[in-house]
Formats: sequence, structure tokens, C-alpha cells
Amino acid sequence: MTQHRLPISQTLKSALLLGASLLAAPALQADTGTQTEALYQQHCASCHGTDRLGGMGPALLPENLSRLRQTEAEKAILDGRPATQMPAFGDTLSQESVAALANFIYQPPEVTPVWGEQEILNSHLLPHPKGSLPNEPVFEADMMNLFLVVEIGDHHVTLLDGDTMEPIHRFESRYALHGGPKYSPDGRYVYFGSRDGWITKYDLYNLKVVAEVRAGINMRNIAVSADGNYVMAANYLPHTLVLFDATNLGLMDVIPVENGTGDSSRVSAVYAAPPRGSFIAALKDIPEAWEISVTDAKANVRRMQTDTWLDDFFFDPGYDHLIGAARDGKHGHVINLDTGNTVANLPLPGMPHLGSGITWEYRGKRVMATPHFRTGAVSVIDMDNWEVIKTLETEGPGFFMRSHENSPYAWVDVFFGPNKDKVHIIDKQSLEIVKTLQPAPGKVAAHVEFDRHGEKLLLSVWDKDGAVIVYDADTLEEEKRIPMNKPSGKYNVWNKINYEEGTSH
Ligand code: DHE
Repeated sequence: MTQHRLPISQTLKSALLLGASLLAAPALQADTGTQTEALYQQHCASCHGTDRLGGMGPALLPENLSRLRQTEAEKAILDGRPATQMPAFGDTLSQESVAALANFIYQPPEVTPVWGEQEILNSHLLPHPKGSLPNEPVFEADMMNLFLVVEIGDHHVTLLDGDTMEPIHRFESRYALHGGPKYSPDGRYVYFGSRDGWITKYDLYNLKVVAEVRAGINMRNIAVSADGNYVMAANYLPHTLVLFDATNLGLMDVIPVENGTGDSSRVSAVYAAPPRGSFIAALKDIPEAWEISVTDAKANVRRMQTDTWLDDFFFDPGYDHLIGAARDGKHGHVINLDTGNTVANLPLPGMPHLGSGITWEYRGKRVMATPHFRTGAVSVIDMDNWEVIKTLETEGPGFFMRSHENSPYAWVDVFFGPNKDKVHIIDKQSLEIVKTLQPAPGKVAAHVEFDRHGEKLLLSVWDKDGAVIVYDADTLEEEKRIPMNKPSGKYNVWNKINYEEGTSH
């Protein structure tokens, strides 16, 4: 079932504007910059904004389009986008005009766009304020064993019953969700973040979007505080962290991200640090890590200077240390979060993807494991002395790693290269690969999430004509395939709200 977030009047207005633009005077040929801009204003601005910052459609700025090839953008203009309101312009515009338009949207605007307090406040949508919807779920299921599956192929989310592995509901999301959705501590609400800066709060009891706000123009991810009171957004554009009250997504604070001498930085990501009652932010352009706490409705920043630029964080279970990947792609730095000092420097030569690391008990001690973006390897690290105890060779660089406390196995995909359709299964005690699956030859197989009990797991076939595959976690046998449109991440309510050791947080 598709659900539209915009108030009807706004949707109608946009549709009328779009209709008017399509009926406008004969299409211009775009042979100068001015003509292309005029074409943009005529055909695109009603949905994507006169300033390209987005509206009903996504923002069309180079930062936001970095993941879409220009030829794909041309195709979208020519053919439209199925399951969205993007129409086909193939009959209206010449091939040259389409190419000129596609080129235009990849150029930076003359004036750097602004997204400050006023823009954030103006974007706020509150269709169902707290307390206005019933407190009982509208369907029957173990509410702790629900999964959300993000389908990036057509920007939808599917809600799955984790006992029956049957879809319960499917709804439209904002364009290009990225990073894990974050649940409220009781599991009733979930917060999604889109690359375009939208935060959506969704009520899983009532299957409705209850609040939305746009935190930035190009956002990385969001985090929800352990007490469930706050949501924080990390932006690339502008260089800000933004704090909201989690109840209705009301704006609380905009934090400019800069060092003592006024150099500003993109924020790579923000994470909740539950035992510390704080947020931790990774900064892309200045060698600092930030710890942010909230007092009297304001964010307070504690700066930790780091030896180098650190990205992509992982934390030990007590949140005493953070492990960050150095920009050189060859090291992991371990920072003591109380002192801010670097306590270890790990050789991790293949650009580790620490964000997808997991931990488990191995011979009486805790280890963490991470795949690498550039090398076909999984590093296993002793978390007592921060030494790499094993480097497992895989059939190519991986993206995501997963396990569950109740499972003897860890799963890692081979996301890049000729073996992108393979997934390795690692025995957590022998530290050996015991099985390699190739569920859909030629198609990327990636990202696993277990059910709350660790008995079954879901794996994505990352394709428009894809599926989520259900496996038995012990026998490793396939049980069924649920067709989906480029399913990416899967997120189990219980595992997330209990900070299960085998999954991301
Ligand atoms: Fe992600 C999580 C960074 C590209 C899919 N990704 C994250 C997180 C970070 C991150 C910091 C953790 C935040 C969180 O969950 O709150 N990702 C980056 C990058 O820097 C990188 C390499 C480049 C970029 O342009 O952003 C990148 N990521 C991708 C993709 O290409 C993926 C495969 C497809 C997509 O949707 O863009 C992708 N990233 C994901 C997913 C998660 C994620 C599915 C959540 C994983 C989870 O299980 O929690």
C-alpha cells in the first residue's frame, strides 16, 4: 500500500504546476546555460524546487546526485521513474535538451544553498501529533520480532512479520534512505533518514507517518538517544549537526560544525552512546571526534582532538572506546572516550568498514570483526589488547557483517568485484569460513539480519528484480524468497532496541 506524505493541497498544487509546465509553450532547445536554466524552471522546478533543493522530488545538486550516474539521470528524465510521480519527458524534450538538463543538475549552484533554522522550521510536517493515534497495534504479530526492509529500488519500506516471514505492510519512503532506521526504545516508532535530509517518524502500531522534518540538504544519518528523547542528524551540507525532540521532531538546536579557528567540517555520521547518555560524531574534514550531550534543551559539545582524520566509527560494548578508520585507509585508531587519548593504532590495511563491525565471545575474551572496502579480508581484533588476531581471506571486499548471540556463525558479503554474488559464513570459534553461498548468480547478495531469537536470518538479493531470502540460521538452508525491489538493509526491532552484539546500532 502506498502512502503519500504531503498534505493533499500541496500535492495537488505540485501536480497542477507540473501539468501547467508540461502544457507550456513549445519546448525550448537548450543550447546555452540560460536556456537550460529556463528549461529547468519550466519543467523541473515545480517538483524539485526553483533552487534545486528538492520539493516533492529529491534535491538535484551534485552532492545529492553523487550516487547516480549522469546517464541514469538522463534516462530518468526521458522515461520517468516508475512508482513515483516523476513523469517521462521523452515526448516533450529533445535528446539534446535532456542531456543539457542532466548536465545542468550536476553543476554546483552559483550561490551555496542555505539550510538553517528557518528552513528547518518551515519544513516541519506533523500529520499526527503525539497522543492523537490509538495505542494498540492495528495488526497482530510479535511486535518485538518485526523487521523493516528498506527497498531502495523504488524507495519503499516493507514491514515483515519475523515469526511467519510474511509482509504485513509496504509504504513509500523519502527518496534514498541511508543508514539504519532507528527505533524508539519501546519499539513502537521508527525514525528514517534520507540522503536528502528528511527525517521521518513512523508509528508501527498505526502504520502511519506521524512527523517529518528536513534537517539538511545532504544528510548522512540520524541517531536516537538511548532514553528516546532526542534525534540528532549529521549533515554533509550544510556543515551542521541538528538536534530534535523525538516526540514530534520539533527543532531544538542547530550546531555549526567547526574547529577553534573557524574551519568547518562535514559530519560523516552520528551515533548514540547509550551508557554515556550522549551522542558521538565523526567529522570528515577536521581531526576531531565530538561527544555531544543535551542539557536544558541545548547541545553541549566536548571535542576530542585526534591524531588524524577519522571516519566510520565502531564502539566497544561499554562505549569506553571508539575505533575509527584513519583517512589513509590503512589504520584503525582506538580512542579512550573518557580521556580522549589515542590508546592503540591497528594495522587495518584494506580500508576497514568499521561501521558494520560486530563483536562476540572467543576463548573467554571479546573480539570484534570488520570487513574491508578495498581488500578481500575480514580482520578479527582482540578488544582487550587491541591486537589483530586473525585476517581471514575472502573472495573480495565486503560491505556488511552480521551475526547473533545465539548463532555460531558470522555472515559477511562480498559486495565488490567479480564475486559480488557470494556470501561467506564464518565459524565464530574456529575463525574459518565454513560455507560460501551464491544465492543468485550475477546479482549482489548482501546484508544479513537475524530474527530476535537468532534462529532465522534474512539476506538481500540487491537487485530491482531482487528478493529477501530467509535462511535457517543453524542448518544454513534456504527456506523461502520474498520478492523485493533492490532490498538493502533489514532491521529487527528486538535486536536493535537491545543492542544485540551481532548487529549494527
Ligand atoms: Fe552506507 C550505514 C557510510 C555507501 C548502505 N553507511 C552507513 C553508516 C555510515 C555509512 C557511516 C552508519 C550510519 C547509520 O547506520 O546510522 N555508506 C557510507 C559511506 O561513507 C559510503 C561508503 C559512501 C557514501 O556515499 O555514503 C556508503 N551505504 C553506501 C552504499 O553504497 C549502500 C550500499 C547503498 C545505499 O543505500 O547508499 C549503503 N549504509 C548502507 C546501509 C546502512 C549503511 C544499508 C545501514 C546498515 C545497518 O545494517 O545498520
